[in-house]
Amino acid sequence: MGDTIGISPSVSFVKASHQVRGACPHDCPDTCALVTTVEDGVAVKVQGNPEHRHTDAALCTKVSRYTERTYHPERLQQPLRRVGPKGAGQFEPVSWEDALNDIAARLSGIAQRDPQAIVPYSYAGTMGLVQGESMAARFFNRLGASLLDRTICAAAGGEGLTQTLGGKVGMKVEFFAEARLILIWGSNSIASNLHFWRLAQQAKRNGARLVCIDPRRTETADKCHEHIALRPGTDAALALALMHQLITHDWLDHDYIDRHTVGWEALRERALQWPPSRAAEVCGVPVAQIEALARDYGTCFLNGEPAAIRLNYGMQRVRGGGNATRAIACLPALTGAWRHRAGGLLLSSSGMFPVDKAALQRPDLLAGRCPRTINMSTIGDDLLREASAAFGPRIEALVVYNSNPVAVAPESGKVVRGFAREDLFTVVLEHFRTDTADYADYLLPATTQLEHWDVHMAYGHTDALLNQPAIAPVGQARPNTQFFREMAQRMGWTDACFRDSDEDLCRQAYGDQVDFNELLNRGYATIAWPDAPFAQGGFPTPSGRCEFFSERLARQGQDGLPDHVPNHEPAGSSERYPLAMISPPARNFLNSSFVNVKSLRDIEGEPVLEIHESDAGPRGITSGAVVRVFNDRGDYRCKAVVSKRARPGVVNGMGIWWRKLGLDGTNVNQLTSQNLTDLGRGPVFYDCLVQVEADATATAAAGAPAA
Ligand SMILES: Nc1nc2c(c(=O)[nH]1)N[C@H]1C(S)=C(S)[C@@H](COP(=O)(O)OP(=O)(O)OC[C@H]3O[C@@H](n4cnc5c(=O)[nH]c(N)nc54)[C@H](O)[C@@H]3O)O[C@H]1N2
Ligand SMILES: Nc1nc2c(c(=O)[nH]1)N[C@H]1C(S)=C(S)[C@@H](COP(=O)(O)OP(=O)(O)OC[C@H]3O[C@@H](n4cnc5c(=O)[nH]c(N)nc54)[C@H](O)[C@@H]3O)O[C@H]1N2
Ligand SMILES: [Mo]
Repeated sequence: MGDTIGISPSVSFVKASHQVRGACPHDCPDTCALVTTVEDGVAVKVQGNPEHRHTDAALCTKVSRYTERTYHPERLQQPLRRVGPKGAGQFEPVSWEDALNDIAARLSGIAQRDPQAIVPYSYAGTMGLVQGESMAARFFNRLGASLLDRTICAAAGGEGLTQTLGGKVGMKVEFFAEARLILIWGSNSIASNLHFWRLAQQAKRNGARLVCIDPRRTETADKCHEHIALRPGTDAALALALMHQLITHDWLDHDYIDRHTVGWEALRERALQWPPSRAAEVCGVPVAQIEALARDYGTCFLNGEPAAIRLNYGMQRVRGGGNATRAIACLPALTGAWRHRAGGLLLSSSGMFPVDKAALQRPDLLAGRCPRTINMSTIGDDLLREASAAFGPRIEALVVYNSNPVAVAPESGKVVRGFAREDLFTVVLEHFRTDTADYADYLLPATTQLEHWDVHMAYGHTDALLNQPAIAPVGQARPNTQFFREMAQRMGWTDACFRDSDEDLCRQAYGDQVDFNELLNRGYATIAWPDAPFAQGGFPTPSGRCEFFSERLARQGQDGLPDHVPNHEPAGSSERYPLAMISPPARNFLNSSFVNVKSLRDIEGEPVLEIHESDAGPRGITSGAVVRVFNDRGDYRCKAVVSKRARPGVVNGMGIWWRKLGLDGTNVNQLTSQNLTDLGRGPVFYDCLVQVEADATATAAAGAPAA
């Protein structure tokens, strides 16, 4: 690694081939440290940084193909202006200058009436703190635009965890390797958290028992000792039954409960209402399996052995996702598992990073204004809403960056209708012509991670990372930050903060909490966090204890205790739509990113619906047949795979394909609803009832003689 250098004019010409340290920008817990090899200004290889222990020189298939994505023939290279009807994807080239001038004029006009009619729409296309919400947030704050509640992924779990533990905090991921029992709960680690899976494998080799709790028989479930295939949205019932068993067998750490928790008596009473037989009925799993899991978990502590829970967001995309997270987060405090550094729970580590959000986003630029908040998970409904006293002005302009809402937001039928409004002015900053890009009035080329500066935190480990640009922007692509700087200038704003460079922003993200030279020299820096953070309590809650009972929730009129909150659309509650559908991510895509990278799409093949033979047989469905999946919200057609990966009564619509690559131009989100979770106002992608039938038209067409 002797010739690894940061890009800078003084050294970049020294060698025709050099390496640049960076960070993977994608929305994944692993946030890998990258090393990009550049030859004559061209990135030829992207690898994992062998010096970074969490990356351990290994990248997932997706990101090891990063140059294919960066130099993709369909990469957007110049600004485009719409010429055809909305959604048709017909554009003409335009100069940056003309595009920026016109966009500034359009937004100014709207802002003069009411800046809240302008809505930013962004998520985690890049997790970078700089290309995410830094200059963009400054721009929208100064403008007084609507605020965006970024709920689409983690809101329910985040809120549940915060109510119980006090924040997105927990175990250090590296210590999972020392655990004796690991519950992998609501996560397909092999697909979505690969570097954690390596630690789980290490633990397994040392004799640990691995249990996977997931309605789908994933590749991770295949490799665990036990798979508990519960119905979607029943995790709280399972957790409460585990508590019931811990209590009735006295597998409890009374000292820990006394010193470091609140609400024990009330929780005890609640949990005693959940004998395993009741939970078994709700979850659709054998009583004996619940009892055995409780015994494994409860007796680990008695034997002085650490038990760890790797919770992930897959279990909170249902109505009761917040409560389920709360219930599960109570478990390690009951058994005192937190006493050991390899015991406890990890959902997200993001709360352990001392990011100076105010410095990056400058909420002070709101100057006392308090704009309305739009929930990104109900963008379909909100784009179709008229002005009203409760809602405020009709949405007149959307600025989309780092997100592909037409593909990823729920109930896409309505999202598409909203984006198709002729009177909506839409600007999209993108790498590719995504489903959302097709609806843009202006489609502007953005730089990728290989082309811009950024600084990162992680939600699956505790290292901060720096990304230095390895190559010059491809074509006329510009960083998101540059777009917002230029817009601020055209608005006539002279505030100094709009002149900060991307490198300035990188430095501001952690202020003096992280040594920037270390980031420059090594590419990463470890955040200080105790090995066993809650061994002596000290939770960042108002009480300083693990809050079984949340006074804050009770004051809001909510249940202060965690409970099982049934799905909006519980399995078995509808005769017309008897099947529950979940739509977990495909291993070779990252949400809807990478779907257009051919080598990865070839591995995934085509959009499929996994269905158990007991549901397929009576419907006359065989593997490879085209099926129609439908409910009152819409219709989606794809190929069926009759598979043991699906449990009876639950179908798995593997996501998240670009609509335009689907059989009839839709994807699974045509079926999902805009209902929200109990806590955090999050989406309920996995709380969705459907019916499935063999598609007669497709069968007829397939059987017809060639014309
Ligand atoms: N390869 C790949 N990696 C990814 C992603 C990707 O799309 N592809 N997405 C990234 C993103 S955005 C995120 S948020 C993270 C987190 O990742 P998650 O969203 O947690 O995704 P998965 O790990 O696939 O976990 C989802 C799992 O939850 C299961 N599940 C569905 N409903 C329930 C339920 O009610 N209860 C339980 N117990 N399980 C349920 C699904 O079957 C699936 O196996 O992963 C990231 N990593
Ligand atoms: N049915 C169903 N729907 C889901 C989910 C599910 O499991 N099932 N998962 C949900 C989850 S967990 C999440 S997090 C969301 C994800 O939703 P999104 O955050 O929208 O994620 P992506 O679909 O990956 O789209 C990100 C887009 O950002 C672009 N991008 C990347 N980097 C940059 C950059 O530097 N600048 C600009 N301008 N653009 C960039 C990429 O090209 C990509 O098109 O989807 C949700 N939707
Ligand atoms: Mo996510």
